[in-house]
Amino acid sequence: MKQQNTPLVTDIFTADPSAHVFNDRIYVYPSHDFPHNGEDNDNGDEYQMRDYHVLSLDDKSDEVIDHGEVLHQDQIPWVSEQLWAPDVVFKNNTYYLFFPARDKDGNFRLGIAESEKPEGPFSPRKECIPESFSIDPCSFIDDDGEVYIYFGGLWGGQLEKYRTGTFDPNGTEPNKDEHAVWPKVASMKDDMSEFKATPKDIVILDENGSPLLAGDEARRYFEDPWMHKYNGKYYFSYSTGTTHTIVYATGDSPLGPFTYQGKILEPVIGWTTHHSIVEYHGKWYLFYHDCELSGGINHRRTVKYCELNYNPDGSIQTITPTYN
Ligand code: FUB
Repeated sequence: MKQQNTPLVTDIFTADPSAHVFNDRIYVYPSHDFPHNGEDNDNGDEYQMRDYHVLSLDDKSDEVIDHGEVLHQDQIPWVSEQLWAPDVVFKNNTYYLFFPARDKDGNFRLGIAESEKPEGPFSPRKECIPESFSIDPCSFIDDDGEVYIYFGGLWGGQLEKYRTGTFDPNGTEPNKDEHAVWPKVASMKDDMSEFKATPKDIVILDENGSPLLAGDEARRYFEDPWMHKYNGKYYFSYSTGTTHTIVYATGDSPLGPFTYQGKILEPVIGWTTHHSIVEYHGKWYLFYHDCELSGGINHRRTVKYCELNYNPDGSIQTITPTYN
């Protein structure tokens, strides 16, 4: 397997890795960062990604295969720009790629593209998922076959503009002493055509059972949801954005509520941090990105991975990024 904490590939910039095991290989679905010389801003205008590549690896060799471009924004009628963090779920003998992008009005929506193979190429649907909004879709298939989509991101991801339940172009974050903006979850219909119902809030509680506050920037949700199950518990992990940490909360249902537990990954080089967690041949791995290769340029990121370990009580050992 590729050496840990080193770039999976170096000839393109990759970010936002969603890793899954299909057919005994790890498939990684990243964003493909587009290098340019524009400025960074709080709206995320620097993240100008136009297509997706798929990467795969196994533990028989250190080779990482780049399966090439599997979907381009020009193929997707409803998209204007910014193909951000994607994910894939396998259901109905089909690999469904979920992705966010801005529509023709400049608002983020979630789309679906399909393939018979995990490495693509993926054929996009003509329309986005009805009633979808914001960014960072994470797909999770539970043991009973139910598919859940977790999503949402603040600032450029527009999640705070939906606090009232409908889109408010002037919507802002809550006051610091109000509960935080919650990420969303929706079940997909069995044919994966649309949400079964209006997306629900994922509520995250502190150790006293109180909702995390908007001012609690070390622990509140910002973007980058991921769901995995370990020993029957649901682990909801995410990025804290402004404090640049990957943290997690646990619960007894895929719909929450979840109780905050601690840090998974300390800050990396670069503003954003984004992750996924996958089990492969009895070991658990964290996939993440950083900006080491580009010397700290925020929109030129690189996907890496490292092993993730649990304590006997089910807590996750915090990882401090290392550089080779
Ligand atoms: O890649 C663009 C955005 O940066 C993602 O949607 C966020 O999670 C952050 O990684």
